[in-house]
Amino acid sequence: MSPPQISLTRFLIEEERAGRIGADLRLLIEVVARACKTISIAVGKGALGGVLGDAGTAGNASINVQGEAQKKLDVLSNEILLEANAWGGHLAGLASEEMDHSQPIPDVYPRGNYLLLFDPLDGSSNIDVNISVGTIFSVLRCPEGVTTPSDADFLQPGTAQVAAGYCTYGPSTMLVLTVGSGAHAFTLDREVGSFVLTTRGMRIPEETKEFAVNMSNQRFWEAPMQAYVGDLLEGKEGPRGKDFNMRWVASMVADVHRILTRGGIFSYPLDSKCAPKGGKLRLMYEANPMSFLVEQAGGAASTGRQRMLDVQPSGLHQRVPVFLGSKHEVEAAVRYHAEHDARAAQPALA
Ligand code: AHM
Ligand code: MG
Repeated sequence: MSPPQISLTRFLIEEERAGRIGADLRLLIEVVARACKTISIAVGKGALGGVLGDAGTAGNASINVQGEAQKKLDVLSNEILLEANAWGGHLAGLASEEMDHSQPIPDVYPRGNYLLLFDPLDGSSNIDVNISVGTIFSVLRCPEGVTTPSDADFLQPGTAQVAAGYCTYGPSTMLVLTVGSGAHAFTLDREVGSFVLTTRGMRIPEETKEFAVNMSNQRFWEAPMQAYVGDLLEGKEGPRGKDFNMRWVASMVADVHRILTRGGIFSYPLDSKCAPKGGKLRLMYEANPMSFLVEQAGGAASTGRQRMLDVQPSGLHQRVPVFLGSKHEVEAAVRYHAEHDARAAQPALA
């Protein structure tokens, strides 16, 4: 007889019994997972659901705090997550890519001990072309004594996360989760409506021959990134001594899911276009939750100059350069930055 399937509910109850999470965190994760199922249904309807295209009216696009035009599904996914998480009593406040500021839980509901941050629909430029998109989330503790959290209460480094995960809406819908004891993947059984554990303890191979980057930005990169990718492209004949393959979905969730599954390095480095903002991807609800998952799977995550999870955030929507994935490859990318910076710091020879 095949072993019984382990649902997300059972997995979380077992984590609670093992003393790794409390009942309130378990229920919080269940609520997020339920919201993701609702988003999955909306994404899956595509054109039939009337959910494709931009939010707002023609000639008057809806723009979020990032200055980006919102898609209808960005707005809908944000509303689904807000509504699902408002009343459960586990959260003190929420913050989202789609909202200028964090929101405390409304006074009519009890407030709990956690803060939730999310990117409701990551990779939204891919919605209208039927390519995988996803939801990313991060859970922090509400600081002691705070009952009405403000933006400042969310500004905790990635090491303070108590849970993180993403849901990918692809050929199958999958939830990948960590509560600090490994990264685990669940696949949605659409008939039953339940997430089923399909990989316990994901492991990212330490070595890789695959990189993910938007190569069209090459001429805007910093010198160490130019040097690093230049050497990857030289393949067997170059200093790295092996041929590399390249993949770029342009949905971080899909790219990171591939890396958690078969290894690789994902990077969205600093470039001269995004430098004034500090990078392209957001620290609090993109880089940090993904870095927590990747480290839990034996990989590494860095800004190129600092471990990602150690970055002390200065703003809710702060952006950072991102390198994450197979440990030795992330270390190689970091080495190019360190060597470049050390050379730049040397006094010029007369
Ligand atoms: P979004 O959260 O507005 O969708 O933007 C983030 C996305 C990531 O999913 C992806 O890695 C990156 O932006 C793609 O950027 P580009 O289109 O510059 O390649
Ligand atoms: Mg995003």
